[in-house]
Parts: sequence; structure tokens; C-alpha cells
Amino acid sequence: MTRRVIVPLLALSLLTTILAVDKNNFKTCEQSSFCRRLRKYEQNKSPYYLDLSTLELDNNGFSASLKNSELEAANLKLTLTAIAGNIFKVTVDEVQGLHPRYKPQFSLNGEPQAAKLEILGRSSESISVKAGDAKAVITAKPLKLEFYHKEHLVSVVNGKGLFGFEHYRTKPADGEKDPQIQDDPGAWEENFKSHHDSKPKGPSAIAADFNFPGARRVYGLPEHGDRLALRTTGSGGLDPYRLYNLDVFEYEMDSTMAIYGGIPVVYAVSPEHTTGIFWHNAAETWVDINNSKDGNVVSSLVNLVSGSKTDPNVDVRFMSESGAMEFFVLTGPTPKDAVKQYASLTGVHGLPQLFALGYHQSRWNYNDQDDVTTVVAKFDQNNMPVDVMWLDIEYTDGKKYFTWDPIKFSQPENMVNNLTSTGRKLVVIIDPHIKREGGYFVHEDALNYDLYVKNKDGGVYEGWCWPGSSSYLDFYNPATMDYYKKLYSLETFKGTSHDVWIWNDMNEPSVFNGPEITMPKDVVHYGGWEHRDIHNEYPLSQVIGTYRGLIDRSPHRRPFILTRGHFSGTQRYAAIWTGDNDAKWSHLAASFPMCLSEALGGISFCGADVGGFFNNPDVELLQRWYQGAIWLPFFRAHAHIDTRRREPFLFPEDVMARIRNALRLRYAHLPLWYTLFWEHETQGEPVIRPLFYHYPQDDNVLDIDDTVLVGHSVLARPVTDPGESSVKVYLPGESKAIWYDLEDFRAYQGGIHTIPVTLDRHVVFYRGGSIVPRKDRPRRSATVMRNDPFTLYVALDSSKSASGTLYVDDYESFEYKNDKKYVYVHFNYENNKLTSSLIDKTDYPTKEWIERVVVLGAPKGIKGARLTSKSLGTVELETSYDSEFRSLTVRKPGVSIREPFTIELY
Ligand code: NBV
Repeated sequence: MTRRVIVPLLALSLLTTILAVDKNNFKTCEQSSFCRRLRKYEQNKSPYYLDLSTLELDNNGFSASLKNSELEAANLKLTLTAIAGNIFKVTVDEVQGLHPRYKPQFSLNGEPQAAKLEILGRSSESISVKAGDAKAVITAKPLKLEFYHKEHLVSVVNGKGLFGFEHYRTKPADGEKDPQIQDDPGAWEENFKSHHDSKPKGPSAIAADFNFPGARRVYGLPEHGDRLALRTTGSGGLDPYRLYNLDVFEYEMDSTMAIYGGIPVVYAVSPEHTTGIFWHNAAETWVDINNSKDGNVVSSLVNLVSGSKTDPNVDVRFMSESGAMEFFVLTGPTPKDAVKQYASLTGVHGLPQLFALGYHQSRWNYNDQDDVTTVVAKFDQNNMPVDVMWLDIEYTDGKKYFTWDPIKFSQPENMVNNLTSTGRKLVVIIDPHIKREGGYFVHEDALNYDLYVKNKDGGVYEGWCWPGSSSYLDFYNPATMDYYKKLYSLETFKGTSHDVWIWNDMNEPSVFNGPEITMPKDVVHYGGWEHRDIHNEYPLSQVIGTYRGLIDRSPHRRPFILTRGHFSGTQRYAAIWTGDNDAKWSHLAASFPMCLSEALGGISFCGADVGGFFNNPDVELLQRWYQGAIWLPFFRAHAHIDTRRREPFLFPEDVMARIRNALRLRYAHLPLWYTLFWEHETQGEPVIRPLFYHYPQDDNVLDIDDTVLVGHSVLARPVTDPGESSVKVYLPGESKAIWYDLEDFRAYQGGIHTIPVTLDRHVVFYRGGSIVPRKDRPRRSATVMRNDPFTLYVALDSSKSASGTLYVDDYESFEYKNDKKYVYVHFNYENNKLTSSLIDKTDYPTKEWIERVVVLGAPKGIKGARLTSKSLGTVELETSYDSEFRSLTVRKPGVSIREPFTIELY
């Protein structure tokens, strides 16, 4: 039992102000037997070789037996497959091993599409192959895999000789030495604190090293409370980045410790090239990084003396505890290509309903149904928009999910109706642990139908969580999935409606009395897989069940799910947030690199608890938090049960005004967010992007992670320090680039700028060359903005042109997908003329129209504007030049966005 279960809330509030993460609860690499073992490998001594005499070829790839010159018993096979889109897949598995090895079953968006492989050359020493622009040269002895994009070498695997594969084996008799495992005491059973891991199958770890020649930085591996560019591990005692979904109480910053999510993808970036590696494994994984620029002192000294200069490069070494080895080489060549290649494998987030991009108001907990209704009314009274109210675990009857507290939430239908009558929605929490209480229908059904995770002896596994003694649904069992999804039906989950959506928390899974606050590795899932094999994928298995349940319940609405634990592929089902952060400036600052990293890992729909979960933010921090968080895709305020109430309407008018402005700025940009999510779904590009995504050639941007690009048109540099009177912002694109300050539309050239800030000030720019669609009429919620007209902000570049897109549909159903009911418009501005055209041949009877065009950087002396469209003919429009805001406004074009038009300025 942990302190969280036993301490009364009052004591907890004291604890939360003084405690930091208890590192003793979590393993270091040295305490994790396989990590310790694999890290002892010596470089350049790889015993592995490919026996090319066993080569078997087909149209898409080849396989050959992989041998270990020091270990005859190892019987491995390496397979290389060409995948569409300049990707290679490499798999290493055992041939007739003692036990099957796990490959994640939920992460990929279907079987990757194989591509045709061409053999370029072949001998007993090597084989070279090509598919599209991707090329691979495999040297047999010692094993070395070189990957090229066209003629550019992008990655070398086992170049350092740190590949390793512990095949399943029988336990050596006492006194007998295992040449591979040596005398590691944790190989066959392992203890951590009071926990024992029985390791019934023995050691089974795998590892491979990847070198990226020329790379300046490497990014990826969310989720860590760390900066965006991955740091060199090992030196200065920095542990490898750990990927092992964990519920870390009060996680800390600048840390490679594992937290709730684990996405094993990296991108190595050089000015010429970006390469990704997707290490497709769901077991506990540690990743060592070496940025050669940080180098080791010896080699830089040698360079100095010899006058030679090593090119920058990066080494990444993945080490996993079990599972088959499978990795995908994403050969780029740009960051955009590599990220899209990853999306082609693991999928994208389907377009959310519009409300989900609005503001979400949460706390642990709203006291009762009246509290929920009152909070929304106060938002309305204070003219602040909100779309969604959230209920945490206290709404349930004694932490029994799918039930309501009979006193505090006695009439959920009424509460939900109150909310939805003003266009709002409700989200309620559902955790994966089930209270072991006689009479609780979910528990009884799970026992009767055998739906729980089992302990190693075959009995039902029992752990401790919010409800006390709990068991955990095993979503690997198809019968569990089938049962689980029905729990979300309106008949079973009484009091809910088509406007109630779901929050899956604690699904790492969190087990208060388990090793490292999670499930023991030797518990068993359906199919005989140990929890060890599937751990990082477990939260994904739950959200798939939830998603299926919501689709069955409300087949015509796009589900909204928030999950805390996550893995590759989670984006197809759910949004994520960064968990239990703290009301500290450092946590506000970290929310940007953390979500940027998730976006590179395929999960664009990311946000952080606004205000910080633990503790009470001061008013300055809270305001800055709102001002920054509006530039992250998922925008929700949330707080610990022990914190003071902090809904925005509780503050003095000046504070409210700042928060109101931030909320309105968010809502004004909903058309942009929505269009970006559509483009994410259809084109695989992330919704938010770090600067290097668009400017990889610019060395200055590589370490910038306090700046967020929303698509390619908005650049936000949130203020993340107290008492600031100015902030520095780097505007990429060199001197020819123009960036317009949203505050006064002043134009800045690319470069570094110091911007004076007051508490009211947002540091946000539009890129010259982009057209940003907005809805500027202040409203109470996104839902009621559906039919509002647009204002187009046309931000001209140095050649006085700009372009942009706008996507609209019914904002909630699947008709956009099933019946092509949408309108997707391209805007282009050049030679003083704005032209709109429909990108796809589709239609949707939208009532939305254009009420205003604001041209930033417009030439002076424009006298008027003329609109031409089929239904309106040619119409003269009113224009005015605002010298304070350096912009030209064209009033009331009044044209529907369904219809192509031109507006000529003269
Ligand atoms: O359900 C209570 C909390 C929730 O408010 C929070 O957002 C989750 O991340 N939950 C964790 C349980 C533990 C909080 C210490």
C-alpha cells in the first residue's frame, strides 16, 4: 500500500507542497538487470554475422540466418522487408525458439504495405538492395546494415557492434556458466525493493545500435519531463532514456526517467537529412544517446592534436527486455517525410469534433451535479467560453466505474441535459482497475466470464488502487474487448448520453502496491503473454476498447477519449495529456517540448493541465499558463483535489480579462486548428511542430523548444518565467522572412528579437506568406460558433503573396469521411488578388461565409476592392487602411466559403 492510499487528504496537501518524486520507487538502469547487462557490451566486438548462404529472397525482401560466432545455440533469422514510402523493416526473431516472442499487436495501423525490392548486388559477403529512393547495404561479417536515401548514407546499424539478442534458453545448472549472460544475478529472477520477479522464461533482452552520420541532434522518445533534443546519456551519470509506462507521483523535470507514455521512435536531424528509427517493441526499453558534439574528451583532444575533425553524428542504442526485434528505418529525407513515414505505419488522429478543440474545465473533483451546472453558468455570466466539463473519480459510487454516486450525482441525466442544452459536453473518468466487491456487476461479470489479467499461477491477479483491492481487465482477451465496449452503451452506463465522452486514467497500469507502482512483469495476459512483453501497449489496449464502445454507442459521432498511458498508435483513438504536473514555471515551460515531442511521436492531440495539477499557481503563473496553453492542441484546466478552486471567473476583473482574452484568442483560431487536424488526418503532418520541422537547415533552431509552430503559419513563444519584462524570440527564415506580431501586426524580419512584455502580452506571430482563417466573434462555446462567418488574415511575404487552406464540415459526424460532406478551400494571394478554389470535388451545405479579409503588409494607396463570384457577380467592397495596425481591411465580402471567388484590390 502506498502513501497515497493511506494518508488523509489534509496530510496529502502538506505532502504535495514539500515532496518531489520518490526516485527510490523506480529503477535506474543499474537496478534493471537487462539494462545493466546490455550496457556492459564492448564496442566493435560483434560476434553476429549473417550466413548469406541461407539467403531466401522474395519480391519484397529477404531473410537469412543470423549467427553468433560465440554461441552456437542462438538460432536467429533476420528479415529485411521494403515498405512503401522509402521505409525498410528489419525483423530478428528466433527460429524454433523455446518460447514465442511478442510483437505489439495494436500499434500498427494495419499491416505495412510492402514495396518491390530490387537486388543491386550480392555476394557471400554482402547484399545490396533498393526500393524507391531507399537503399540498404548489408555486410555479413560482422553484421552491419547501412541504409541510404538515394546515395546519402543515413544510418548504420551495428556499426559499433552493440547488437545483442538473448535467445530463450534453459536455466544453466548450478555452477555452469552462461557465456552470454555471464553471472548477472538478475537474469533468472530479479528483486526490486520488496518485489520479486520470477522470470519464468529467463533472460530475453535485445539491443541494437544506430549511427546517424552527419546528424546534429536527435529527437523523439516521448514521454519524458525533459527538453526536446535528446541529451547524451552515460556521461555525467545521466541514465538512458527509459520507456516504461509508469505512474510517477510528482515527476520531475530535466529527467530521462520513464513516465506515463513510451513511444520508441527517434529522428536524427542534419541540415541535409532527417532519418527516423521506429523500434517496434512494447517491453521495458532503455535508450542510450551519444551526440558526438558533446563527445568524449579523449576524442576531441585527439582531434585537436591531429587537426582532424570528426563530422557531427549521433548514436542511439535501443535495449528492450523482451519481444521480437523489429525496427523500421524511416529514410526521410526531410523531418516532414520522416514524421509522415512514421504516421504511415502507426496512423493518425481522426478529425476530432470541434468541441474537443475548445476549452475544457476540469478538477478533481466537481463536488456534485449542482456544482457542474453552476460552474458553466458562471463562465456564461463572465463571457468566457467553455465547451466541456469534466468529472473525476469522485462521481462514481465508491470508485466503481460505470456507476454514479447516489447522493452527489443522483440525477446525472438532468445534469447532462443542462450542459448539452447550451451546447456543452461532459467527460467522465473510467480507470481500468475494477473494484473487487461482491455485487458490483463489472467485477462479477469479469469473474464469471474470465476477463481479468492472471497472476503467474493462473489465479486472478489482485492489486491495490483507488477502490482498494482491484483486478484489471485483460484487453488482450477478445472476450474482454467485447464485454468492455458494451459497458459504454447508454443502457448499461445509465445517465450518460451521446454527448458524454471518456477519460481513461491510471492505465499504465497504475497499481499502488505493485513494483514501480505498476503490474508485476510475470502476470499473464490472454495468449500466454507475460505483462513484461506487452506493458507499454496495455493503455492502448484499453483505449481501443473504449473507442469501440463509443463508436457502438454513438455511431454517428467522432469519439473523444483522453488517455494518460500511451504507446505508438494511441493517436488513432485518443488524445493525451502530460499527467500530474506541478503548478511551477518549469512545468509550464516543459509542457511545450513535451507536447512537441509527442507530436513527433505521432500524438498531436496533446496538452498539459492548465495551472498545474499539484499545488496552487500564483495569479501570474495562472495567467501565463492560459496564454501559453491556447497554443497546444488539447486545452484543459485541471487540478488536484486539495488545491484551491481556480476557475477563471474566481479572479479579479483584470485577471479575468487576461484569461478571457486568451480563451477568445483560442476560439478565434478554431478554424485553423480544425483545418490542421483535417490535414493531419489526411496528410500525416503533425498539428504542432518544433522549428526544426520546417527549418532543419538552420542550426540556430535545433535547440529551441520554447517555441511552437501551429501548422506552418503561427509561431507562439509563450512567456514561461515570472516577472519578465521582455522575452527573446527566434523567428526563422533569415532576413527575407517576414513575421507579423499578432499584437499590432508589426512586421519583423527573421532573426532573434527581444520583445517587451507586459502581463497582457502574447508573443505570437503569423508567418508572412500564410493565410490564417479565424472566427472573431466572441461566443460561449465552439458548438455555437458553427455558422459564424470567417475573417481571413492574409499575411504577405516579401513578394507580396500568401496562401492558406480552410476546412469545414458538420463538425461532429463521420459524413466527411463516409459521404465526402466537407468543403476544403485553398486561398492564394498574389498580384493584389485573393483567389479561393475548392481543393476536393466535394460539397457540404455550410452556412459559413466570409465577413472580412485583413491584409497584413498590404501596400498603401489601395483605393478599393472588387469581389467576383458566380452567385454574387461582381461587387464593390469597402476597404480601410489602419495605420496603427498596419493592415488593410476588406469589409463584408459576404461570399459563402462553398463558392470559389476572387477579391481584387486596386
Ligand atoms: O483521478 C484522480 C487523478 C486525476 O485527477 C489526475 O488527472 C490523474 O493524472 N489521478 C491521476 C489519480 C492520482 C492523483 C494523485
